[in-house]
Amino acid sequence: MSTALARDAAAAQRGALLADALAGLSAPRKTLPCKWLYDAEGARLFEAITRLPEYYPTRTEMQILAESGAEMSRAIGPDAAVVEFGPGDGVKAVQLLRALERPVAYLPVDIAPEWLEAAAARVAAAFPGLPVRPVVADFTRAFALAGRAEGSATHLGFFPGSTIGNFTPEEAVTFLRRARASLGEGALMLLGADLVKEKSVLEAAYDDAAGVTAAFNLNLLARLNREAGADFALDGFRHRAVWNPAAERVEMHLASRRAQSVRLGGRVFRFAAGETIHTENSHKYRPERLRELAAAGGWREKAMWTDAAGLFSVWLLAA
Ligand code: AVI
Repeated sequence: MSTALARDAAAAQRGALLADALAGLSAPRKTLPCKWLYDAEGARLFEAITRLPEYYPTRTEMQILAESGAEMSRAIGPDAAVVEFGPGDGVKAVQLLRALERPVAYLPVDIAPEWLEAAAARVAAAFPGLPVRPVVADFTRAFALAGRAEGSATHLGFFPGSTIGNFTPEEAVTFLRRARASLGEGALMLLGADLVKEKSVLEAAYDDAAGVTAAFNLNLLARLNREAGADFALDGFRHRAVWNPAAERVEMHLASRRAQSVRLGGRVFRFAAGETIHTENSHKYRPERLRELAAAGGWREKAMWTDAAGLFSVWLLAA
């Protein structure tokens, strides 16, 4: 991207951040969209979260992909083009592509071109000769793949990490429906979904002893100070992770340590002591609930794999 274009994109991004923050902090229950957690520092902290002893999802999903890869490959069949939604660093794609029979292409999809580079480079290095075609698109909206990947029998959507859990159930259904339309006739989808389990395990995974998740959450306020000119006192808020049993989700909040005011975009936002900003939901699923969600999105279960402890699930869905 040219410098001028990059500058315009950064300014547009700051404008959208400010607009979302003004709307979220004006709501009766203050909230900020979780997508803003991922600036460069947030991405670095999230990467560190995936290696924490308490954060079981990443290593458990990798273990399922490793242990059940051969079975997944048989169920998927040869010549699949893998379309990964939000590929991160591409490590899971490499694991999947290694298991598949004659994959014909890898298409990582993300809104931020710079995020696609790491995944594309890792996959290209691991599979020289495999066509790697990054797609710059917002996968929470409808988008078009430029025709069927050459020589592919199937478009295989890949959405690991239980990122689907960061959507509301309605958003999850919309995503599944749009993914089905984007992937086309006869598509398959390999989907990672975290499972409901004891509150203590869940809350520890989102409030680790080393404080990395706390730093990840608090970075959102630092980002608002850096990019939107807010004046949050970073020691004035603390990270909280709570299991909401009715909604079956872990919620991340930032709780005000005292009564205080914060300036943002020419406005003043008041916080009572203990009042929170709700920053993220991470829904956990029971298998029957996931099946319902998939069906509402136009998909049916072909197979499901889990680890021995039943912590995490990987689903093969058919359109
Ligand atoms: C990206 N996403 C699936 C993570 C999750 O587990 O919901 C984000 C995260 N938030 C705190 N820890 C990890």
